[in-house]
Formats: sequence, structure tokens, C-alpha cells
Amino acid sequence: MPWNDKFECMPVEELQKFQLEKLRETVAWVYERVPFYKRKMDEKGVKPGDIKSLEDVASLPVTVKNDLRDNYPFDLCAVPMKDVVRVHASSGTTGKPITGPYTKEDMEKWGECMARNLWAAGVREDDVVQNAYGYGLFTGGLGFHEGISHIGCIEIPTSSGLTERQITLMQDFKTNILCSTPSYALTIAERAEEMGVNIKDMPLRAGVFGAEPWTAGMRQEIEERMGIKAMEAYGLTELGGPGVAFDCEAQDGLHVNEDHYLAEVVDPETFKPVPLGEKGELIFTSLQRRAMPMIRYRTKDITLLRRETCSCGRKLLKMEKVSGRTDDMLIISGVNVFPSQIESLLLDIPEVEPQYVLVVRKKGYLDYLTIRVEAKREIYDAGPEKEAEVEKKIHEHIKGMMGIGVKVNLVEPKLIERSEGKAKRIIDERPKE
Ligand code: DLL
Repeated sequence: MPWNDKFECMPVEELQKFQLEKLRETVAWVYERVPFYKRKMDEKGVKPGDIKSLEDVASLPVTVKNDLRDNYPFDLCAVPMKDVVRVHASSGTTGKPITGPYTKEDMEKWGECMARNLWAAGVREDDVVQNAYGYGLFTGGLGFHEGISHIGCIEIPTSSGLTERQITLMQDFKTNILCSTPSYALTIAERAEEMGVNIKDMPLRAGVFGAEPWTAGMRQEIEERMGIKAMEAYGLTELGGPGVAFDCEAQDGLHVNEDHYLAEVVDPETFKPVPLGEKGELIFTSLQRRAMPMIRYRTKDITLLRRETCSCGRKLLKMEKVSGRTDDMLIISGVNVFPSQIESLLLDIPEVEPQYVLVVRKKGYLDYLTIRVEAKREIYDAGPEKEAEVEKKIHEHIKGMMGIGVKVNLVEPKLIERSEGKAKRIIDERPKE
């Protein structure tokens, strides 16, 4: 049974009626309170009263990250600052940070969305949950914290880092559930092996991982290495952090918390809506947030949506695992390449560790890709000939599957920097335009 079966299993027609009511409320709320949205809607000639069906969302202006930067810190805030009880922020990789303010009610709803996520991952009242997402301005740590408190289980708020201590506490406190980025889970698994600790002997049962792209292959790798179920969380600061979508025991796509977020998928170039089942850029409108609602926020995340009743009973729209971000797309020999495609292919090669970085350089008009990937210890110790053989094998696998030529550089085990949060997978050495 889901955490909130009323909404998670609501018949689609009823749910969409609820969404329309909330959409109309949200649009009116921001039109009256946020000059930015009023201006953008006036420019498009659309008034809150024009929203008569869910499809009408397409008539609203879109919001992009730069709009949040330009309105830093609180110009998109729709409530007086006295009603704000929390502010999170995300620095991203470039430019000014963006802020995410919350009212008391927003915090309550965040907790509800996160409780659904954790419950679907099998977390129950008597569990011990180690929360190794970073605490602080990042929404991961405190977002999970909110959900864990809603369920009422034991929380171990370790935050990220101090990996040996994480492992010792996991043993001492009999942690059942780990919450972290997938790349940090791998770091923990590896450190445990080095410490001679077998995670499979621990009571650890599942992990709730997210905040960065990870392939199905990476999920399997983590599940096998740790002997756990690797469940997923998806969200972004602009929409209030994690709690936007989550997977269930079926591990067959992520359920969107549709009573809180209206999802659309569009072609990132033409901006035309794409039908259910086709890939494109994900756009969300928040439906219940008060401090900083978002109208048609372009996430840059690429995925597809499916409408089906899940074997778990939830009727919420499903989104497929995010396969990449439009801004992470590389064009190698004229082929669009997402880091996740390379990750899946590397995970097919038993001679390497799932630790890699992609180095992108430019020669003339073309991008060139070098994959730095760690050899397994026995391969590295076998010497340069063996290494060259594995490099060739990877090169050919990628050529065969994707039709692109890449340089493969096998490196010594442990050479690639380990992640404690979001892994840095791309080193972009192209000249800045
Ligand atoms: O990463 C919120 C979060 C925290 C989600 C903890 C899940 C768990 P930001 O730092 O603003 O927020 O980064 C948002 O991270 O647009 C995606 O590109 C990526 N992302 C988040 N979750 C996933 C996921 C948090 N499950 C950006 N799969 C998003 C793939 C993800 N990418």
C-alpha cells in the first residue's frame, strides 16, 4: 500500500481534475504576486482565466535557469519574506546561485512527497536510515530528512563525506537504508572493501539514490556490490528539491508526484510537445508550492513519460530514468552522445571499474572524446600489453554500438577522484566561446 493511496492511486480523470484546479490556482497566485510572471504572461497575452484545461499550460511562458539567476535572490518569491521559513540554494557549475524559498506549508508538502518516495523504497517506521546526502544549502540532505521524519523511523544524519565513519556507523547502528548519490554509494562500497568490511553481511537492505544521472547498469552494479535494492529519487532545487519523482519496487520508471507537479515533455529544439512514450526535455509546473511556484520550468533533463497503472498499484505518470541533460550532450563525429550512453557501455566491460571521466577537446569544428577509465587491479598489474588489449576492446565496443571513434585511456585503480556527492564525469577542455 502506498504512503498516500488517495493521491498515488487516484483514477487519472480525477487526478487531472485536481491538477487543473491547482494549476489555475498557481497561475493566479503568481500572476498577482510575482512581477516577472505577470510581465511574461502579459507579453504572451495570456491571463490566468484563460487556463481552462490542462493542455492550456502550453500557452504559458516557460521559465529557465537564467530567469532564476536574474531574479536572485528573492524576486520570484510569491510571499512576503516573513512567511518564508527556509531557503535552499544551488550553485550549479557556473554563474550565480539560484534560490529555493519555502513557506511552512511548502515544507510540510515536501515532507509528504519525500515520505512517498521513501515508503515506496520500502522504508518503514522501524527502519534505521542513514542520510548521507549533503546537509546544508543542497536540498538532498534536508529534503530526505523531512521525509524520514514524516515516516517516523530512526534517522542517522551523517551528511556526506567521512566515508570510514559512515561505514562504522552503518555497522554500529545497524543501518537498513542508505540515502546518498549513486556515485557516493559506490565510494562507500569501495571503501568498505578496502576496510575488509562486507556490506552484504550488514543489515543494509536498500538505498535511495539520486541527484545525478546513473544508468540501469550502474544500478545493477551497486545492487550487486552492496547486496541491496537500489531505489531512486529525482528532483531539482527549482522545484523544491527531491520529491518530484521516485521509483517503487517494480523499478520500472519513476512515478511523478502529479498532484504536486504537472509534467510535460517537449522537443528541446522546436519546443513542440512530444507525445507520451517519446523522448524529449522534461518541463514541470509546480501545483502546490507557495513561496516560489515554478511555471513551465525547463529542466534540461531528457526522458519520456508513460501513462499506465503500475504493478504496485500507483496510477501516477511514469517517467523513464533520466538519460542525460541537454547541456551535457556532446557531438562526436556528428553523433549526439550522452555521458550515460558511454557509462552503460563501460559497464559491459568486466575488466574495468565503474569509475570514469570523459575528457572533451575540440579540434577544428569537431569535438573529440577521451574516456579515462580505471582498470581492475589485476588488469593493471598484468602490464601495458593487457591494458592496450582492454583499451582496444572498449574502443571497438563503443564503435560497434554507437558508431563513434573515441580514445580510451585505461588508468591505474583509484586514480579517478571519488565522489562524495555529485560525480564530475565531464572534463570540458574545449575553448570557451
Ligand atoms: O539534485 C535534488 C535531489 C537531491 C534529487 C537528492 C534527488 C536526490 P539539484 O542539485 O538542483 O537538485 O540538481 C537537479 O540533478 O535537473 C537532474 O539533472 C539531476 N538529477 C536529480 N535527480 C536525478 C536522478 C537535486 N534521479 C538536477 N537521475 C536535475 C538523474 C538526476 N538525474
